[in-house]
Amino acid sequence: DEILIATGNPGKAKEFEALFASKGLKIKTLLDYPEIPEVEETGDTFVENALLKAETIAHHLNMLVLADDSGLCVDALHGQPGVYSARYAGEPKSDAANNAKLLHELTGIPAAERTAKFCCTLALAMPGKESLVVEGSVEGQIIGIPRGDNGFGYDPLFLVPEFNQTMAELPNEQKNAISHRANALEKLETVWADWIQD
Ligand code: ITT
Ligand code: NA
Repeated sequence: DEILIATGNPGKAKEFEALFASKGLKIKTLLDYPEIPEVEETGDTFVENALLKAETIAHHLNMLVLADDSGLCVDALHGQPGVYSARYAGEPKSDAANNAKLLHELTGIPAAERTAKFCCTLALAMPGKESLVVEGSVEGQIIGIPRGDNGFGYDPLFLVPEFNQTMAELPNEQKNAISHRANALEKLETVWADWIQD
């Protein structure tokens, strides 16, 4: 069986492929269904937006769907960009523009005060069932100059202190062992079987 992940973000899709492959499972994403219109993310929280994406697509296709709403929360910016992470610098979505804006907003803020976390909320939806929601996070620090080419989004600016490397410097397997997304998926695994049976 295949699981549909309701994401059109190629960076997320690649990570989910690897994360599920390690469990012997194949996935599909919205990149395989270009005809499905993008779900407008009108929620104020990761939970609301994850539910919105999962439930809309599950209803549309009448099947089991997993969605990921995630983002970067920076303490010195009172949790911003948060749910606005994908479009922090406006339309069209651009990782480069988002990173430039983040650095600009943090100008003059010393390293010790540049703490941040990546958050990931996963929602699993199936028509006729109450959805399942889990969350994961990972703590780090926003550096002043991007480092590394792996990953996506804010990864080149997100230093993982225990490795003294950014998420974009870590090999993919390493990011997938410690990331907010991996974290959330581990939690999902512990409750998935019971939820499916209910
Ligand atoms: P979908 O809704 O189609 O999944 P999206 O990119 O719009 O794609 P979100 O609304 O959840 O997804 O926004 C997530 C943003 O947060 C993403 O675009 C990145 O800027 C950032 N982000 C999330 N996870 C990340 C990660 O692992 N590494 C770097 N940046 C991440
Ligand atoms: Na979002």
